[in-house]
Amino acid sequence: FEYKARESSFGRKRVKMDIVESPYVAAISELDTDTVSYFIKMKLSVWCRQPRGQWELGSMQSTSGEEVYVLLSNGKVLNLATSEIVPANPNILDGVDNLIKLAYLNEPSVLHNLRFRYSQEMIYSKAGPILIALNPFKDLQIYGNNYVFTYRQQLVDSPHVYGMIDAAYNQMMSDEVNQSIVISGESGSGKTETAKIAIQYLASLGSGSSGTTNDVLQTNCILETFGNAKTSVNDNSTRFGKFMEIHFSATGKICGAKIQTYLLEKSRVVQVANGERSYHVLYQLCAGSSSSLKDRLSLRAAHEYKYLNQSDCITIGGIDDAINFHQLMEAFDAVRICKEDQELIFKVLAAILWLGNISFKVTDSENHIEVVGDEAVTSAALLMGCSSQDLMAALSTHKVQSDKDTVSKSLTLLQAIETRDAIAKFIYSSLFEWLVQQLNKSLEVNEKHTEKSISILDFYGFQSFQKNNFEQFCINYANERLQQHFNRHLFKLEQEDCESDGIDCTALDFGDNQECLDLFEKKPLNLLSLLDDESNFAEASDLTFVNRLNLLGTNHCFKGERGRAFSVRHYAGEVLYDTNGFLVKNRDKLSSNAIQLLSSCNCELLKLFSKVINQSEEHGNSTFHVGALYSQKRGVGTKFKDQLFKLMHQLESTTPHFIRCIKPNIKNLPGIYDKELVLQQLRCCRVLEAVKISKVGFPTRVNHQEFSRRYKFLLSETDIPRDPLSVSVAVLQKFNIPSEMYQVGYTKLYLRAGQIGALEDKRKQFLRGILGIQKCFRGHQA
Ligand code: AD9
Repeated sequence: FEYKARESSFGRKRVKMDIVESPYVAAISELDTDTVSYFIKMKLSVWCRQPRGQWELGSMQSTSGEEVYVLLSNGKVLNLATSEIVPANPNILDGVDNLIKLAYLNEPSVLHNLRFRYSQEMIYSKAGPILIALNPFKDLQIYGNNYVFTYRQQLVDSPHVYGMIDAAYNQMMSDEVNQSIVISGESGSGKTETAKIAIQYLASLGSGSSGTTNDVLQTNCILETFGNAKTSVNDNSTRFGKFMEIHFSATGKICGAKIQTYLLEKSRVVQVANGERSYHVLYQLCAGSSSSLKDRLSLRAAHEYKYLNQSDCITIGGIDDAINFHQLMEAFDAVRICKEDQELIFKVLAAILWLGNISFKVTDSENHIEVVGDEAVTSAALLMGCSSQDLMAALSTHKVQSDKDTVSKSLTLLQAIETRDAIAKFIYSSLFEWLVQQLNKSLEVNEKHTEKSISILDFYGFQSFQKNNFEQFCINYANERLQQHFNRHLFKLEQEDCESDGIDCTALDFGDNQECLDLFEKKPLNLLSLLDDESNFAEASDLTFVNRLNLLGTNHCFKGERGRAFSVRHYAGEVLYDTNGFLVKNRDKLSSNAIQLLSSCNCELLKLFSKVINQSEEHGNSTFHVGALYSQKRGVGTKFKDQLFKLMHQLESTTPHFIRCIKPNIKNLPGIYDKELVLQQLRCCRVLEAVKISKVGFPTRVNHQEFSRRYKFLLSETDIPRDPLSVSVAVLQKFNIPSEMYQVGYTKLYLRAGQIGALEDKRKQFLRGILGIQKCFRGHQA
């Protein structure tokens, strides 16, 4: 395999984030003077920090006190403080497949190593237990059946998604513990592609029940069509979080799946930034439906719909929406969504498009409006199954409850537009949720057959833009939770495990983010509870919400800002949130008129969607009168928190595997490696810290019974001690494993990276020796 051959041939507007420098940049000044002299004598390379944080390779010529003269590779000689210099690794280590193999672990060395590998088209690397995946932005031909076979047979061990999934699968089968693959990274870094590659690998293992396996793949296609869109950074950006549990039978075949989705970006249905698109399905429907379907839906071309033409971007280069629409219909058929339901789905989508074309005429000086009764109204009403009059009334008036009566009042232009858009967003998000339910029914796990599962989480990465809204607030909160999960597994558990086993594990800095999580969750007052409190007051505003944040008390992660803003110090940097729209988005309310309209519609799906909202409204009256309290309701933020808790609970019951996707350039082009961009992402996901921990820590842990069972036979009969702990020690001593390479705990043996491999080699050699003797013996007998 080419990949293997290469492997073995050598050993939105981005803002700068305020991240504390990794503690693992061991500067030369921290090394002893002997090492510095050695570096000078041997002309060993060092990395020199340049202005604007760049690093240049050079070699130290001489020192004087805290300063050093360095000859750069371009011939320049610089006089630098020793604190600006870190050791470089010898060339022999260029491109090591696991960062823990680097002799010097510092940011420039890690960046150099990943760059070296990327230039050789080796996009995958390990960072201790984490798989780093650099987006190649081109088809590398490193996937498919041949590669699946190679990884399945463990013929190669170069880092690859296949390798990680294979390990997870084997662990699931042998340990009978559910596994999870947590994929993170920023938009366009390759999370969704990585998740697909993982699912394809699992699908190829589970080819026994090809029906279900195919359903899983087709489900992905449907979800992408409804939940992905072109953004300024990614032509196929996933606009929701996805957790897919894939279930396996006792024989290891896929026997069902379950999908959970999070935070679909609803606003995209009605508002699309220049150069971006709304959800793929809306364009596909216009481009690919047959003429009879077009007639039934009174459908026009995409550019005739305001929701689609507002961004001046209707098509995506290299993508044929019509072809994709046919694939969507095939996928619907495959997962047994019947033709009647398909027609209903298309009808609802067309209704959304026509809703967007409904316009208003201002009738007085106070900006009150009436609806323009044109083709958009008649088409939308027809598709929704209501009368044009009812639709117009719902879009132009609202009910206000005075002391005794309910009075209808005209809406202003802004209110009417908000009502129309709220209906469109509600219908689309309800359709998405309903569709996920249908897909789950089709993938339903047969409880009798399911044994274990592998879950794949593909979630929005940490976001920090120039302007951060409610969406970033929720996404970054979720990332704090996921980061804590990561910390717990890699750092905390590591430390706790060592301590409880009597092992001296150098105090590990695992970057605890509990204080930031407290800001969002700690009772009685936190960001989410205060947001809900304010959302329940009809007269509250984003400003009153911000003013109440002073009730939070001291939390070092929170900073009040001027106006309607506040800052949160997240694990990945400080983010300034603009609360404009926080309350409206958190309430996510539909007017009572709109709810009534939807319940009166003939369209079965709309009726169903309104039932769901009616059920949740039953707890309180949805109309409100000025000065009154809204019914005490949980807002979007709190509901999302509950969803996250459930997700974390599910993840906690699995053995996690982490994949960190990295975007090497913002141009989405192959071959370009922007060091600063890569570094920012590595810092965000704390890759260096994880490597450091694996390097100083003891990544391999085996309990004494197991260790003894596996290696005892290597000792001569007379030397075998009685208890497993002593056997462990005897084996290690027999094979001269240096004492700094292991620690002996009460229950387990702790080995540094690479030691178990060395022992396995010895075991194999020993076994080969025994086999040789046996053959020889048999030969003699014959
Ligand atoms: V977003 O958060 O959904 O906006 P992702 O999911 O991180 O984002 P995605 O997987 O969609 O990124 O990848 C972006 C693009 O990079 C893809 O459309 C591919 O063109 C490209 N990509 C990503 N991974 C690979 C890969 N392993 N091989 C080839 C890739 N191309």
